[in-house]
Formats: sequence, C-alpha cells, structure tokens
Amino acid sequence: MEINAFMDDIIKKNPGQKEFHQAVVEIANNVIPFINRNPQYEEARILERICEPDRTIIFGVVWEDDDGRPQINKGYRVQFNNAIGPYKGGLRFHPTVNLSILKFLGFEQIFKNSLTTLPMGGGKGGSNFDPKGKSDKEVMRFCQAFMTELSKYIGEDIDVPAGDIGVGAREIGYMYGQYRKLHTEFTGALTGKGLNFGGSPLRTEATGYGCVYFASEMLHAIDQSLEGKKCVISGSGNVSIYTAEKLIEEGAQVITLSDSSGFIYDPKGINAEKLAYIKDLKEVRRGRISEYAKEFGCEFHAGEKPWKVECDIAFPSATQNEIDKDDAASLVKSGCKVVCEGANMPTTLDGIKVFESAGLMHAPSKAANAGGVAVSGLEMSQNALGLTWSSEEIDERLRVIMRRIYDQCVEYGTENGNVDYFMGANVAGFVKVADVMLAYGIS
Ligand code: NDP
Ligand code: 2IT
Repeated sequence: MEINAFMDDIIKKNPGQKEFHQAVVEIANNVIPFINRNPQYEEARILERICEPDRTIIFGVVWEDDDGRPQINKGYRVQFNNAIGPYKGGLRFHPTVNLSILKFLGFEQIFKNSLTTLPMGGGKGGSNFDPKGKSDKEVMRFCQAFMTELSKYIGEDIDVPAGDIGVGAREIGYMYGQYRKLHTEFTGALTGKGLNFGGSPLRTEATGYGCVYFASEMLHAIDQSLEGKKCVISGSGNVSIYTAEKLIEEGAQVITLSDSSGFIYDPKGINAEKLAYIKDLKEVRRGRISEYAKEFGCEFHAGEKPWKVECDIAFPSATQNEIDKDDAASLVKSGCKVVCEGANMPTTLDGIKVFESAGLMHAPSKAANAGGVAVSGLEMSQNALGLTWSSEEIDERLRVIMRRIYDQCVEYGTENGNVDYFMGANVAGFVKVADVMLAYGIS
C-alpha cells in the first residue's frame, strides 16, 4: 500500500473534511508500513473499511429560547465502527462542530477504545449548539430536543454516548432524563450519568487522572517521577481540572490553565484550595479563567496560549490543533521534555514533527486520554450488572488500564530501543479491530 495514493482516495471521498483527513493521515503513516509487512490486512482492505463510518446520522434540532423564539441547530451522530463492541464516544456541543470534526473524533475513538482493552466500538456526535450565554432552561430544552431525535439510534447495546466539550453532568442529566422518558426504560444508554442514576464513581475525574497516570508511566521509564515537575495545562474544563487535581496530589507544580479568552500564569503553583475556587468558577458559576488572576493576583495573558511558559511537562487539554509548529517550537525552547495529550488531536502534524526531531516524549491523545472512555466502559459494566463499584476499585482498574495502554504503546512502538508512542498506539489500536474484522469476513 502506498500512503499518497491512499490519502488521495480518502480526500476524494471526503472532500473538505480537513480534520478528518488529518486524523486519518496520522494513523496511516504508522499503520500502512505495518500493513505492508502483514498483507492479510491489505487483501481484506481493512484500513479502507475502517475509514468509512458505518452510519452517519444528521438531524435538525428545533428548540424554544427564553423569549419564546424557535431556534434551529444541527445534530449529528457518527456511528463509525462496532467491530469490537457497541458504538461508544462522546457528544460535543460547540459552535464549531461540523461533520469533519465529528468524523475525526469518531475515527480516533475506534483506536482509543480498542486500546482500553474493553469491548467498545467507536462513535461520536454532537451539535453546533453553543451552551455559552444560554440559561439553564434553554440548555435543558435544547438537550431534550436533541435527545428526542438521537434516542431513536442509541441504546445500551447499540450506541452509548457520553460527554465531551460543552457536555458535562448537567447536559447528560437532561439528556438521560429525556431518553428514559421516551423509551420507558432505565438502562445504561448514556455514560457520565449522575451517581444516583447509574453513574460511575470517578467518571468525572477519569480522563484527567488517567492522563496523569500515563505521564507517570512515561516518567517511570526514565527513572523519574512527577514530584516537583513544572506542568503547563491548557483549558480549564473537565479534563484540565482533574489533570491539575491529580498532578497536585502527586506533588507536581501546576502553573497554567486557560480558556478560549487566554491563560493564567501562577508561578507559585495552583494548590488544592485554588483548585476548589476553579471548580466553583467553571463547574458552578460558568465564569472565565481571567477571574482567577484577579482573585489570586497572578498574570492573565489575554488571547494567548500557555506554550511559551518554562515547564517540564505540557498537558494540552482544551481542543484540537491547539499546538501548531510554532507552539511546538516554543515548548521545546521553554524546556518542555514531555507532552501528554489530554485533548483529542491537540497537536498539528507539523507540531508532531517538531517534537519528534527534538526527541520529546510525546503521548498521543488516543492513549493518554483514554481513561475517560475506559471508566465509561466500567460504567456500562456496572449498569449491566446493576451494581456500583467503589471509587477505590474504579481507581485501581483505571490505573491498570492506563498501564496496559502504556505497555501496548511500548510493545508496538519500540524501534532501536526508542519508544514512538504514536506508532505504538496507532498500530496496537488497529491490530485488535483489524483482526476482529478479518474474523467477520467481508461484511
Ligand atoms: P470542557 O467543555 O469541559 O472544557 C473545554 C475547555 O477547553 C474550556 O476551558 C474551553 O474554553 C476550552 N476550549 C474549547 N474549545 C476551545 C477553542 N476552540 N479554543 C480555545 N479553548 C477552547 O471539555 P472537556 O474538558 O471535556 O474536553 C477538552 C478536550 O478533551 C477535548 O479535546 C475533548 O475532546 C477531550 N476529551 C474529553 C474527555 C472527557 O471525558 N470529557 C475524554 C477524552 C478527551 P471556553 O470555556 O472558553 O470555551
Ligand atoms: O474523547 C473521548 O474519549 C470522550 N469524550 C469520552 C467518551 C466516552 O464515551 O466516555
């Protein structure tokens, strides 16, 4: 197989979907050489088949705003691949959402979910609805209208959505309430539910905690630990907050957080008390990160990203392509030695090359942020069993899963004694799904 011809075909079949093309090329760069050594995958055209979603559902969502005016949004669910389990992946509510972004996310999810070792296929969905500036009642009406349509296509053994950008506990609550009403049943058709209606302990924390566990594994391999390491984090949402929480617990120094308006730089480090302020600011009051700078008297850099700040480790945890070539060069210059991706595909292809040539340890999102969907998988198991495991039990399972993901990266990504975490994650994620697709024959 030849990469350029393969990508030409992808671009022709999916015109204009640049984020999707980017996600595919990143995988193809690693997987095609592997396929060329293992021709059974080429004969069955497995990679081409994985790149075509099983089903793409697009629908209109009409809801009423507080002034009684009808509002119209687009809703999507991309059911990408269910070879190894029900479609599984989050819902994103953000004004930038389009089919390209959801296809990149759904595609990544296939490989990520495979790496978790749990039986979950890949999917993703969402809407161009912007929750910012909407009242609680407006968010509720939107979520109900969105679920009225989506509910026709999901179910505990079919497709199990969860949260992503703009979708947290509040939105999942409204959507699950509507699902349960429409279906007259109480099953695990969504994850990230509240603890009193089938949610799993630690699902809220899981993506951030898992990301830190993955960083620990990488440091352990070079006889280092997180203790005393200067960490820069972007974003201040679900993933960023719980990455910060675990880093603080591990004795690292968290010095930045951001949102779409800019970043705060707190050289003294964010401690548990300051983090409690951030949780209230972001999870309850839904305010801006600049308020932190006013409260604690530190710098706020409007309109900027934190990549020029001197650090040991970076956790990009806001959104896709937030580290381009220049940002990557800034991070290298600022002393960064490890990049652990909390957000999905936060580094551009040029940015990845900069890290590669500087010899940084760089963990791809599909490995490093898989803790969230892994605990979603555990939530599905608990729902099926009708019981709830303890936080300690979930935390131990999460640690084991992140270690296994790390081990798979090392197994499939080691060349000449060096670990290429991208190669490891991409090939390991592919092999499991590909072998199952071979077992099914041409179907
Ligand atoms: P949240 O909505 O909780 O937080 C998102 C954060 O990122 C906010 O601080 C937001 O700032 C910032 N942000 C979002 N879009 C942009 C943008 N275009 N430019 C600058 N800043 C932006 O989302 P999550 O924390 O859940 O998700 C963050 C990332 O992690 C995403 O890439 C998501 O796909 C990924 N992820 C999430 C998982 C989960 O379990 N939630 C699991 C695995 C990955 P503002 O409020 O100003 O918009
Ligand atoms: O990108 C992701 O892995 C998520 N947003 C979590 C998906 C899930 O089903 O928990």
